Amino acid sequence: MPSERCDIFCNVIDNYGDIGVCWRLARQLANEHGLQVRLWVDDLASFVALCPEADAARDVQHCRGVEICRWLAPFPRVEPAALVIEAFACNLPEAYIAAMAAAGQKPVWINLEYLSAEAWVEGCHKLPSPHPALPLTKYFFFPGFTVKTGGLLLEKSLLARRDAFFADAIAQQNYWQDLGVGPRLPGELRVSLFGYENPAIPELLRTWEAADYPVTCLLPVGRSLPQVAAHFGAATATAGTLWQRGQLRVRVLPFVEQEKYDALLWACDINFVRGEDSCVRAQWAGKPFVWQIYPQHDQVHLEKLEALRGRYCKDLSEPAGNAVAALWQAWNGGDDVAAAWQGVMRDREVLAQHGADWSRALSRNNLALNLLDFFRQVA
Ligand code: TRH
Repeated sequence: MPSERCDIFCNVIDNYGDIGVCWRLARQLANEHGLQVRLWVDDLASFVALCPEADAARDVQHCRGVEICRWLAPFPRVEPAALVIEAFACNLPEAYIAAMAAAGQKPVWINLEYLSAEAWVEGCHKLPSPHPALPLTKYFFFPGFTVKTGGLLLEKSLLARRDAFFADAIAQQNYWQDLGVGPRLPGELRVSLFGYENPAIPELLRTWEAADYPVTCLLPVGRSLPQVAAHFGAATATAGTLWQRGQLRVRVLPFVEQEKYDALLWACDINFVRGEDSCVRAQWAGKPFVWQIYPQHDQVHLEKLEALRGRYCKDLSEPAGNAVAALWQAWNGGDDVAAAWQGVMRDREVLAQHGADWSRALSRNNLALNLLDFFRQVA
C-alpha cells in the first residue's frame, strides 16, 4: 500500500519557533509513522540553522526522510496530499487550495495552532471552519497540556534516550568534555541560557558571580549574547568564548542542529528557555526551567505565561510554587531577579523532583498520534 502523503506549510515569522515545530512534526510523521512528508518553507536560511546539512540555495531536497521544498510564489502546480497541515494560520497558496477543492477525495486540512496552556484552548480544539466558497473544511488543532487538547510533540524514543543519558556518567563526562567545560566542581550548578533580550540578564549574572557555589552558564549564540558580552566588557563574542568572574563562568556555545539541543537541556541542572519549542523540550528534560515567553503586543503573552505557571505549579507546595512564580515573573519584565533566584535555589530539590514527575505525566498525550487519529477519523 503506498504511504499516505502529508504537506506541511510553514511561513517563518521570525526566530526559529515556527520552523522548529514544523521540522520536528515533519520528521516524526515521516520517520515514526511512515508518511510521505513534504515540508514547504518560505525561509530556508532559518531551516538550515536547525538542519545544517540542508542547502538554502536548493528549491527541493531530501533531509532526514522529509522532502523540503521552497515555498515559492507563484506556487507550482502540485497534487495535494491527503493530509494538509497549515502551520500557525500561515495562509495556504490560492492555487493549492483550488487544487484541494478539485480533488475527488478531499484532503483533510488542519490548521496547527500555537501552544497555549490557557483553558479556552480545550473548547476550540478540533473545531471545523467550512470554507466560505469551496467544498472544503479546515479544522483547528491545538497543542496543549490537557487530554482535551492535541497534546505535545514527543518523539517515540526521546524519554528513553534521556534516561539512558542520565544513567550514563561516561556519556555525561564526554558531553561536557566536548563543550570544553570539563568535570563538575563540588557543588557546581550548570545552567543553560536560551532567551531573547532581557533587562534582567545583568542582575542575574551578578547574582551568579556572588553565589556561594560555582555556576557554569552555557549560552548558545543568539539574542541574549550581546547583553552577556556587554556585561563582561566585550563588544561581541563567538562560540567558544569563555568568560569568568567571581563564581561564574560563561561558555558561549554554537547554535546546534535541533536534535542536539536536547542533550544540553538534559545535562544542565536548570534551563532558561523561550518561545514555544524550547520550552516544551525543557519540560521533556524533566529539569526545573525558567520560561521567557515570546512577547506580544498589549502584554497578552502574560496571560499565557500565567496559564502555564498555574498548571505547572498546581501540585507544588506553596513555597516552591511561589518561588517558580517569582522567578518567571522577574524573568518576564518583573523585578528582583536576585531574590527570585534565591527562592528557586532554596527549593531546588523539590523542583527537580517535580520536573521529573511533570514530564512523565505530560508524556501520555502525544501530538503526532492525536493528529493522525483525528486525520483518520475525518478522512
Ligand atoms: O526561536 P523562538 O523564539 O521561536 C518563537 C516562538 O516559538 C514563538 O512562540 C513564536 O510565536 C515565534 O517564534 C514566531 O523559540 P522556540 O520556539 O523555542 O524555537 C527555538 C528552536 O530552536 C527550537 O526548535 C529549538 C531550536 N534550537 C536548536 O535547534 N539549536 C540550538 O542550539 C538552540 C538553542 C535551539
